[in-house]
Amino acid sequence: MTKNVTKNNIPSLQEVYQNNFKIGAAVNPRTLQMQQELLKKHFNSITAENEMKFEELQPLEGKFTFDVSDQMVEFAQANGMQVRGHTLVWHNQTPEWMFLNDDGTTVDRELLLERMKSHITTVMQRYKGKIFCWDVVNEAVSDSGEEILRKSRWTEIIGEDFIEHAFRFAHEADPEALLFYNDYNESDPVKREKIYKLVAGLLEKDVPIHGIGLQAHWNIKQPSYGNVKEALEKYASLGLRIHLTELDISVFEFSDRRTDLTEPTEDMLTLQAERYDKFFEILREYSNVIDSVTFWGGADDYTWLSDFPVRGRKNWPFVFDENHHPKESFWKIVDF
Ligand code: HAH
Repeated sequence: MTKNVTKNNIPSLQEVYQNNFKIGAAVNPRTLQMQQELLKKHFNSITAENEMKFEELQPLEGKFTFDVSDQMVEFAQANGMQVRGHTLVWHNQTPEWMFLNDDGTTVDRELLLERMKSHITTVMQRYKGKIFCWDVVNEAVSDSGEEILRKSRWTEIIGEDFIEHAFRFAHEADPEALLFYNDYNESDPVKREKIYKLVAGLLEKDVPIHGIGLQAHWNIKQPSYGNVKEALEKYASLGLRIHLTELDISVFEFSDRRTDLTEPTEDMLTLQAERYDKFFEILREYSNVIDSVTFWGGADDYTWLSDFPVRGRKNWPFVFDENHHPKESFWKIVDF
């Protein structure tokens, strides 16, 4: 039920959850403008959607561009918000030069490790004390087959130990920062076991890792509540902290490719509200191990899902609508 209330009667999401976990939003320069008031009221954590990725921070070797990321960190500091760093080592959005010698041949292990270390060190030291945690490695686990790690230039050139090197470099660069392994399809039972094995293996080798990031790109049908609970249990059993890092609940099932809708149907919104309701009930139940829940955006006026996986198709995955008004989903998660 959408309540008829004036703006002042809308509770602040971050205040409602202050005894449970931080409430975050991914931002970009446009949403930081458009959603400024919403962000200040409801969120106490931000993540740069793209602006701290490798290709944005070091597009050319040794040429770092920190203007936009600096502005985001300043915005957070001015408004008493924390910043999650995303992300240091990933197979996407990493520039070609990283893997190539001047003559166009592929670099060797030594040079790639050196470049990895240099990137991690420069970025983390710049934001020491300002960015409290980093997604050190993003999406290294394979979605299919028997193998744990996906094939990438990191595994091909360095080998499977690229992950532990990344964490060790990160810990050296900023010993205070909390270091996360972050991935999607994290609640799928098969991928969950792989992520668990990877992280358990790191812990056995005394690799400095402090948490697991569950991206939580969910939809109105999947994952099941049971699978989410089992994933939380399993990851928590490693003794690490848990963050939800990129939460959104698509109104489309993954296999649904329709492109005709200009607004979500009533059924979609009802189902979405029910999903938000139950998921947040579970998150509150596990709030002793969950420190932070970040949405991959602030409100339905902008979401990466309006281009993925179906190009140009609008999606409405958040708890605030295109005009930044609370949706039924919002009222469900503040009412407990
Ligand atoms: C995430 N990948 C990335 O971590 C983030 O940096 C990006 O902005 C958006 C989503 C998610 C993903 C997925 O859900 C399915 C296939 C590939 C990647």
